[in-house]
Amino acid sequence: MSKLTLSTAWQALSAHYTAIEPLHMRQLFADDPSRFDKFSVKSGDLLFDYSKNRITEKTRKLLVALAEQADVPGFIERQFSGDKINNTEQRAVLHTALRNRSDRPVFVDGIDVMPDVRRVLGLMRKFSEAVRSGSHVGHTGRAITDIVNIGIGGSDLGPLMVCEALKSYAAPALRAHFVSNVDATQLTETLKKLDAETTLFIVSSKTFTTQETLTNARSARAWLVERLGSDVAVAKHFAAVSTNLKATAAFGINPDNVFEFWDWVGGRYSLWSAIGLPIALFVGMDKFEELLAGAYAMDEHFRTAPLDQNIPVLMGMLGIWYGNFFGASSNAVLPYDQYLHRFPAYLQQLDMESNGKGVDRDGSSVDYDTGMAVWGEAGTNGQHAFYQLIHQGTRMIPADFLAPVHSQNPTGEHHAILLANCFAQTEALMIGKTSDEARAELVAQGLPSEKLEALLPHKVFPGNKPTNTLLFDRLDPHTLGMLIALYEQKVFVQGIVWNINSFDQWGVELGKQLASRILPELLDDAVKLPHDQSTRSLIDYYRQQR
Ligand code: G6Q
Repeated sequence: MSKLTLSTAWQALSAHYTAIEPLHMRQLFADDPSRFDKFSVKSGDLLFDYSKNRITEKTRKLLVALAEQADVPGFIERQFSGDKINNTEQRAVLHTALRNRSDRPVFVDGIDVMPDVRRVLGLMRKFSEAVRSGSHVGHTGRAITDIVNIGIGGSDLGPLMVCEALKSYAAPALRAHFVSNVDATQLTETLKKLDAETTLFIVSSKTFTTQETLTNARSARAWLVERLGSDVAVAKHFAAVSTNLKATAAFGINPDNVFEFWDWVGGRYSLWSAIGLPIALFVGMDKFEELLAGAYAMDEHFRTAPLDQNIPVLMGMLGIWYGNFFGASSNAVLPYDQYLHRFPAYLQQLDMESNGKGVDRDGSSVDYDTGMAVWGEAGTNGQHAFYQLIHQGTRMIPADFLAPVHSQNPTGEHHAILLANCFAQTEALMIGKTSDEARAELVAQGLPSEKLEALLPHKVFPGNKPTNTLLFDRLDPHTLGMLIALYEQKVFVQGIVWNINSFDQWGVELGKQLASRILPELLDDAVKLPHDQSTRSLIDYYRQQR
């Protein structure tokens, strides 16, 4: 057994699990009229209600003891102070420096990175204001009306999710598009709607070597040059965001339009850097800085709140409680705000790429489960699709419900109906419906007894399904910044407890290697196929059928 599973705190939780497992939350609520007060936290305009979880005060104490045993507080300081906690890549993890709104210096290898961070923010402001005001014009003198971000993974999902979430704050004269997939359909369908004279491409790639992004960027460049009739046009219509300035220069991007970031920013943590340029262009730099300020507020909460009142710590430890002790293997994220419809997809990468690891920081295999599968959909749509499994399926699926108190589009009773659904779902998941209650309903419907008995088991809801609810005033840039940072730090806490490196992604690197090995075999029939039988046959079939 590993050090972790043998540890005092882990063993205490294992023993405690057997006492908690038979308890129903219905009873826990009935026994304690102050349960909500005990198990909710407010930070800024964010209310975190975790009372509908299968926990008691003792559980929280034991979970906090596990976090302390793993030295979560020490690792929080190591993260913020630029220690190279990404040990397999020997890198600091400092997306928090990008949103540091204080005058605190942040050192990497003895050098304060904050002047550089502020310098690039200044460049982003200048560029985004020039494009938005129409003073940066295209090759033919026309103002920019459409921006197209070309990037994938961390260089796509964050800015895309934020632009969707903050759509209502955007300037109507500027539209944002995102092209990530190397499937030419996405680029083609996007370009169909655009006028080259008024389109600005932003090629976003940390490494500037990613096959999908460079392929899309080359095709976009060809489209532009063909329409505007000159290579010179590229200077006004292409910008780049990267850590690899040599490669952006080699691609021919005007150095004035190149925005830098640094190797201490992980791809999936990079929306706070110049990778956020599409956000700054779309909603304006002031709003982008409000987003940073929201994330900073959450970082400050994370650094300073005691562990038992610390929202990312509590969320992280609850995930461990269900994943490692109850055997849950997935986590649903259910935003009751249409603007957050890409939030689950964004979190999927954040969480699954960070904590999908099978060896610990020292390379030993772990004997406990790590990251869960994350999935979800905007409410209420999910209710008419997959909630059935959460209510009555055999698996435990802890779920997060997120909702704004105020709609940005107040229309009749829509928002009250939306929130009624949100609250009703968490209530039903917790309380369930007993056999007696279901029977009473069927009797009231006048069902004959034979039919009633046959239907009864199907009408019973076990309840006791754990949920968190996050309520916020309205989805503005500050609140969105808080929410994203909250999940980032939750993922961090879990990685520390599991003793894994949440900041590398060798699985992504594998995909990058494998595709480039097979590509020549698809392009040239003469190339031999040194593969397993299935892969060889599939490639052969493609060669014959194409
Ligand atoms: C994120 C991952 C991965 C990465 C993409 C794009 O943490 O590393 O999703 O963002 O593979 O990489 P580039 O930005 O280097 O093109």
